[in-house]
Amino acid sequence: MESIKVGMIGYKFMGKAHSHAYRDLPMFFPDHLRPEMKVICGRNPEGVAQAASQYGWEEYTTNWKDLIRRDDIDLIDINAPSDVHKEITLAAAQAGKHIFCEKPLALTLQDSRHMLEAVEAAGVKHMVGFNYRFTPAVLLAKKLIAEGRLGDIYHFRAWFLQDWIVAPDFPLVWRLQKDIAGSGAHGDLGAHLIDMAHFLIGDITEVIGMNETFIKERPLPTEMTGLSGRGSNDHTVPKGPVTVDDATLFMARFANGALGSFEATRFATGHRSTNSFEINGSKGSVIFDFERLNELQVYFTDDQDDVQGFRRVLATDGAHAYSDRWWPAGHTIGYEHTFIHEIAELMESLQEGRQPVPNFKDGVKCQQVLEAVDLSIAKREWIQVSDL
Ligand code: SOE
Repeated sequence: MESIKVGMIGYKFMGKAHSHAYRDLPMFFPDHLRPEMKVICGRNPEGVAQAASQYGWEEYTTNWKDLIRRDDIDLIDINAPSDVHKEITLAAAQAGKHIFCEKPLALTLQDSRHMLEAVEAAGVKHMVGFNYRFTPAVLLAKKLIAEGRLGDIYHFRAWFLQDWIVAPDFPLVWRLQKDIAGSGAHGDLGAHLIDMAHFLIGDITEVIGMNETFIKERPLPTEMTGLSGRGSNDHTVPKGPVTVDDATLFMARFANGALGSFEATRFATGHRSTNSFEINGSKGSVIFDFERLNELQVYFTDDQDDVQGFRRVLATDGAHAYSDRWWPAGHTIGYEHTFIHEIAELMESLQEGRQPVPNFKDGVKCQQVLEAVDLSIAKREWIQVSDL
């Protein structure tokens, strides 16, 4: 097996990020299975045709069911809105295709479990798109923890802050509609933080949260894409209810005894996309900020007194993950590289015949915490994650 024939469903923000990764992979990971960009699928014929020629896909279609039926497709990449993840996954698994699905895996925990059962029954490989795991500086944090260099972990605090919907006349795009998106900042941004916590610290055992929808109604969109949307200047345009959270915060306990705090919001004015965490252990701490993704701030308690303090480590040289694939030491990488690394893991796992990581089990685990937090908010009490 030298190549994998890919069919992609969705062509907007994530469609572009994934397409770019498939295109770049053979240049920087020539020893990996080569993804063949066969067919891209989307609802709008002009939009998907344009995406196919711009991103470099051989063909396009507006019918995802036809795409899944094709014998010349090995892998289905799902980056369409969350409400269609389940239906497409079930059909693709039944057709024996491997599946790469964007996060959050599903609208509900129950749906995500159903999806996991389907891919396991079909015996196909499955991956979920938690791309931030693949940042070299995050992998350095993981290594420091695994090697015990931060000691016992006491705290994980994480925040994902955006401000793109602060304007009250920003239209009611699909990401603000529960039946399409599942939830708001919680599932979109909080999901990344939860996965990061699982990846770095381990299982979350109990949670308690709070949330708010600051703007309850918004003008119906005249046009919408993944992130943006266009309203009308006409103030008589009808409004509809916002059915998701604008912000969700929660506290958590981890199985290893650490305490966690999480904040996901789309109302942090001035923060376009601040995705950060800090971890404190008995022997040291790390701080990560995705806006400076090449760096990890590192502190060790056993540094000599006169040089105690956080140091800035640039995770771009031989000691760091993926550095051999890119540029000479100190030459930085960006957001798009996290997706290339993610696709590299997917191709490597298919070549080796193993499940990629993170996979649908990680997607379900994340969904379980998302739902536990929602339940804690509804009941105004601590919830044991394992009860769900
Ligand atoms: C939009 O809020 C978004 O693009 C998310 O959907 C992504 O998952 C996150 O990486 C950045 O913000």
